[in-house]
Amino acid sequence: MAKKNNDKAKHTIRNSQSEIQNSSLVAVIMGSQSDWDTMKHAGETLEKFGVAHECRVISAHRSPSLASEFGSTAEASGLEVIIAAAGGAAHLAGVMAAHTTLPVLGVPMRSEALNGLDSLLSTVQMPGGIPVATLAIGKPGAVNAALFAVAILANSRPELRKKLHEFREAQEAKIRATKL
Ligand code: RP5
Repeated sequence: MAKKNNDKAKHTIRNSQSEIQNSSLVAVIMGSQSDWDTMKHAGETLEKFGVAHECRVISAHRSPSLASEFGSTAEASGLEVIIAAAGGAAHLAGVMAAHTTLPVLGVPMRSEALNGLDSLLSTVQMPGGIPVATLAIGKPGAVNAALFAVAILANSRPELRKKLHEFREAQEAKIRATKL
């Protein structure tokens, strides 16, 4: 029972008064389980802000019908932002954007062959009309995609806006306090 309650809490945006959302607002999807070591940082960041989210593997190439189904039903399922990570011929974010008008944030994975430059270019070079907002390669991109998702959600959720301000203040305070 305790575990069940904990799981529910993990997928709920909370403020001091009440729980205001039960279903996932953000999907963190990635082309392979091998991307999780990097993308867990997106999940952890969303967790810190108490944003309801779900993480799963969906491959644009290895599971094309799942990718198409997920993108087409994302809006109706209550999601507001999709974070899509992939490496190499990284088409997942683009395929998501082709199927939905929700904001899609692409995170290029560092690849073995070309160090992520291939992932970056495949994610960022979308044709006009189908936007993907592309973040940095690897962990900084994963963290920033989550922060960007929080910023999007914060436009209509003052408690999240407040948490973002607090996050920036804490970040600056840490720099100011650094002694070398
Ligand atoms: C992409 O190919 C994935 O997003 C991953 O970054 C890369 C390698 O995948 P695996 O061969 O490790 O499954 O589709």
